[in-house]
Amino acid sequence: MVKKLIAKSSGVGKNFYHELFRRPSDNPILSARAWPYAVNTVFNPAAIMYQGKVLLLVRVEDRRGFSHLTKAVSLDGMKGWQIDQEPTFEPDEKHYPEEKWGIEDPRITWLAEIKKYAVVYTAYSASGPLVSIALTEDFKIFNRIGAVTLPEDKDAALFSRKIQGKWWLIHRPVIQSRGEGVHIWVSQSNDLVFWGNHKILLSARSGAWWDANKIGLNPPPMETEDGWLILYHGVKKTAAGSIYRLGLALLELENPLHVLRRTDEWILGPEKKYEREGDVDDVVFPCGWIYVPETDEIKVYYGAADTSIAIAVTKKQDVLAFLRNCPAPDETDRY
Ligand code: BMA
Repeated sequence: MVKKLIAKSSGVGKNFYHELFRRPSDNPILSARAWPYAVNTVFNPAAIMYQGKVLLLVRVEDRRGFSHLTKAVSLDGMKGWQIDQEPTFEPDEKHYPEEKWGIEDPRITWLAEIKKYAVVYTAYSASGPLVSIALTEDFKIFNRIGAVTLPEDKDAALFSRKIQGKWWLIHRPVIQSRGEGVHIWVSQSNDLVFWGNHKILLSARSGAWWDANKIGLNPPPMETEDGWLILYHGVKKTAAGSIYRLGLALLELENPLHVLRRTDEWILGPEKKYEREGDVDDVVFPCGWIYVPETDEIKVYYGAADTSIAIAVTKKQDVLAFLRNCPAPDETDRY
C-alpha cells in the first residue's frame, strides 16, 4: 500500500486518498440502540487511552435536542463497550450559564505537566457556541476552568505540552463582519485560563475547493516525528446542503504556526450509508484518535451523519509518507 501512497507529484487522484483510511466492516460501532437510557443520537466522541482501555467521551443528544457527554470504555476499542448508566458530564446551567443549551463535541488531551486530562468542549450558550475547558483525573469528577473564548467559537483542542513556554489552544471563531471565510486560529496561555496572542493557523480556501469558506479542527494535534499531525474538516456548501469532509496538515513541532504540509484532496468523506444519511446527512466528524504503537495504527473515532459512531483506521507511517508528498502551503495566504 505504502508504495501506491507515495506518488511522485501531487495533483488530482495522484495521492490515492481513498486508500489511506480503512473502515472496518463492523461500522458503525455505536448508536443510540446501544445506549442504556433513552437518547436521540450518539456521535462526535473524544477518544483517549485510559487505564489500558479505549475511553470515548461521547456526545449524546437527548430528546429535547440538548447534548451531554457520556463515557464508553472498551478493551479493543471496537466492541464490548461499557457505557455509563447515566450521563457522565452534564451541562451545569446554574453555575455556568453558557451551558444553557448543552455541551458538545469534546476533545481530550493528556497534559503530562499537570498530570490531568483536559476536556475541551463546546458550550451552547444563548449567545451562540463557545469554547470551555474542564480538567479531570478519573473521568468521574470534572473541574471546570469555564468559558475560555467568546461566542461564536468551537472546534477547539489543546496541544499536549507547552511550546515556547506557553499552552497552545486551537479553535475556530466565527467572525461575522468580514464574510471572507471561517478559519482555524491558535491562541496561547500561561495558565489555561486567559488566552491571547491570537493568530490564524490554517485558512479556509475559496471557490470550488472542498474546504472553501469554512474549516475547523477535529481531534487534538498528534505529536509525530515529522511534526504535529492535524485532522480538520472542510464544509462545502452545495445546492443539496453541506458536505463535511476531512483533510490533513502537518505543523512544525516547536513552532506550530509554521504549516509544513496540507493535503489538497480530502482524505475521508461521507461515502457509506451511515455517513450519508442521518439527522444531518453527509457528515464525518471525528473528535478523537488513538495511536497504537505496537501496530503503528491510528484509529479515528468519528460521528457519522450526527447519528452514530464509526472508526477509520490508518498507519502513521503511511500518513507521514503521504504528507511528505503533499504541498507546503503558501503562508502568505492566511490573512
Ligand atoms: C458542526 C458541529 C458538529 C456537527 C456538524 C454537522 O458545526 O456542530 O457537532 O457534527 O456541524 O452537523
